[in-house]
Amino acid sequence: MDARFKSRDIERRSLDVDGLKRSFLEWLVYSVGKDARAATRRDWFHTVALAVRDRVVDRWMDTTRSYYQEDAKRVYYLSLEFLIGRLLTNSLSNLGIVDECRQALDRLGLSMEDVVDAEPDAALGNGGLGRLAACFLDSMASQGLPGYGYGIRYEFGLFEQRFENGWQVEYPEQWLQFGNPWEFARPEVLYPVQFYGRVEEFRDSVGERAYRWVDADRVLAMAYDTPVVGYGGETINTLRLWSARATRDFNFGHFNDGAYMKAVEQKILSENLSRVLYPNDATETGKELRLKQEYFFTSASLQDILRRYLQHHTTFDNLPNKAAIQLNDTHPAIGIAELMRLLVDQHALRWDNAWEITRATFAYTNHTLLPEALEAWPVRMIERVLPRHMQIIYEINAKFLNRTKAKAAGDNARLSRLSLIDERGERRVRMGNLAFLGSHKVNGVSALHTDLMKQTVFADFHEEFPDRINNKTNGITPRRWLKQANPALSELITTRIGEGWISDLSQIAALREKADDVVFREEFRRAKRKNKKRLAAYIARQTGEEVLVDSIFDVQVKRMHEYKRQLLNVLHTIALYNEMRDNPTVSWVPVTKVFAGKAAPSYHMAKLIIKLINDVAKVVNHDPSVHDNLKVVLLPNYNVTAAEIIIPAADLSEQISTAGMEASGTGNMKLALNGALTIGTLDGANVEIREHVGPDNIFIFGMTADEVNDLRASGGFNPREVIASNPSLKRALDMISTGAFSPDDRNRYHPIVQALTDGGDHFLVTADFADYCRAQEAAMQLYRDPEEWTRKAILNTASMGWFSSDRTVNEYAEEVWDVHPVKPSHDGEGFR
Ligand code: 9GP
Repeated sequence: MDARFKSRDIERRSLDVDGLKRSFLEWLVYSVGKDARAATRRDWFHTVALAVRDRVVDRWMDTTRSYYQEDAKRVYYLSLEFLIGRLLTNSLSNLGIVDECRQALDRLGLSMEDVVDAEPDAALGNGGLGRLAACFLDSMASQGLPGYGYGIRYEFGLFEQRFENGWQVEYPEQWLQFGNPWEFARPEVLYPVQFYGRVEEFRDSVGERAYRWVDADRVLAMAYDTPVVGYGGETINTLRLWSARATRDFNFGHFNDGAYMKAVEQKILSENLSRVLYPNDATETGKELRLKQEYFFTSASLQDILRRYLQHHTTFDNLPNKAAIQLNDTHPAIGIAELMRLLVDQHALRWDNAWEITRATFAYTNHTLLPEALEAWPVRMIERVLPRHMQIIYEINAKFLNRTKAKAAGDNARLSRLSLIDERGERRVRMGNLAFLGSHKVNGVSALHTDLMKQTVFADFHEEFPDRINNKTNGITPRRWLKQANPALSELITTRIGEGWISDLSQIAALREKADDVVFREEFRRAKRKNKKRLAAYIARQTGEEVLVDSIFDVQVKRMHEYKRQLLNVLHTIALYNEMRDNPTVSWVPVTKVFAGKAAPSYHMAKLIIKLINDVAKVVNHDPSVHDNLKVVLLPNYNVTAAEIIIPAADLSEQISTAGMEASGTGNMKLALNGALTIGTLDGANVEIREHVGPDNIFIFGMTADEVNDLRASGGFNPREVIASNPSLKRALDMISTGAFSPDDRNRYHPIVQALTDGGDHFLVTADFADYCRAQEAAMQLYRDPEEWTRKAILNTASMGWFSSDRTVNEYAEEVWDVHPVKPSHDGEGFR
């Protein structure tokens, strides 16, 4: 081998400061094509990312080869969303070379922060569901589990949010504009995906009735692979994202006719499939393009999974022993019909055999019970877009309904609830029912949510299949959400209990006893204060507002949604503002209300709430009579990168959804891990957080899910009465409705006031207001005692070990997937 290449090869792997520095300079010139004097921050980011990527490639190939050689059972996580955020710090941190990289950059006269900040935030998801998928990728790789993520390589991620005159305005998020140094394009990994056309019936070689899908439009799915670096760099897994490409053949016909523009238009249209992420969180709009996206990535992923399986096997009998496919919500649920189609139509399996294999291979996670979020595609649309799948769904349904107990009992109402087809109004395919029926395990994402699944949406299915529903409470990766995002706290923790907590978060319980150590408390506070200063500077940069570092940082960061009840927080803010104005001589605990979150572009109420927060901020922040004791900020463009700055700085974590409506929440876990005290309802995983941190270390308020249910069922709730009996609530609402915050348009907030009064207050904001204020008051009183507050904050951090996504993923691995860690051998020459 040429000596020059050999030395370059060694260079590629070196992890010391000199080696890194040399490869940065080499990459800058030979791959980015820039001279050090002319290089911009972005050029340096690309340089460093490429050099770091070099250092994972060998291990990535080793990992893949080990899986292949052992024919290990793999888990395939199918998700329409992966909210991965930035990858540079994540990769450096998991490889253990953050300091080396910093020093190497330092020697080149560069700041690590500048380079890190030049990376766009990969926002290929809306919120909790997408971020959970990203945490799971980290956890699977960190535990050596053979796990693959499959999704879509959206050209435009979740929109960029800006405020114009206080209103949310959406801008395209062009994260790929300057290229993506982490991904490997795989132009040779291409699968055809079909749409439209018709189904032809014929007789197969043994005279059986068979079907083929003909005259369809074709699009190609092309793979892009991103290495997923596990903690310690031992295992490097793969995130494979599909991008739509026009097929070449379908251009030629048009060329022959001379219709060049038509051909180009067609090409653009078919490539639109992977153009943009749908920005709706939890609710779906029933758009055909969305259905096509779901089928596009699911079909390509299944073809890829079967191809990999067939490298070792000649029949499909072993598929469930070699592949576990997890459906992240119903978005990829069409995969059940697709696998049936591939097995029956393309590989000539008998129906019953194919069904058994399909059910044993798939598992489904439900992430919401909100009725508007349960996908139900019009039968007419599926018939047109995926005609063969519609037939398969009918067949699955018919066979199932024929066998059910309900049939025997003649219970038609129950039969129609169990049916895959909703016959009320326009006929629709219930994707949740399809996912349930086609999976061997179905899980919810917190204990409460799983119970509610059994009692409500899936009650009939649960009766039919009592062993199928199980709970897997969500988790978060401690690598990103403590080690990386909060160096101040994580270094402190490591000095006291060692670094075992990074890969085994249960070890963080050792901090419990430190809660009574005065010196440790002081250091814990110092770390928090450092993070608060960082956030205060960020707030000043983003909003121009100066906030008091020693005020309570009261944080509500999440999507804007009525059920998450940002409005409850706003009403409390106004009530507190009034109290402060009425009692100027009282020594108030200063409060900074920090909000951040995007609203779906078509969700008018959520956008109006954003405008209200900004309007309230304008009045409160400029009123000298509150003496800076109250500030309100709404930070624009909440994303993973912003979360990494906000969460470590929070004192109080707002988890105030109407009980029964938040499936789990994961922000609640991130905030508590970083030492924020939760103020929250007994909803989603808050219930389990309370069990772990103890009821004395959390501020619980409001109705329980059962009480909410009973109140709604009784129909006896009258918000007007509640408002009339609570003067501070009445005053706050009156101010909103008379235009105290919108003098330029006094009726602006009429829809909000209407929803909370005559509209019946569906989310029970007014019902929980008084108890919420009581809990807020308790939090403020506690904050006056920094030692006690810190003690509780430490207990929160120390009690979050169970909420690691490592624990969650292990539970899935053992109880749902039956996959086991594989130790890659790193001694090979490299597998290509
Ligand atoms: O709303 C849930 C959220 O509570 C949960 O933490 C997250 C991850 O399981 O999923 C969210 N659901 C969706 O985004 C849509 O179903």
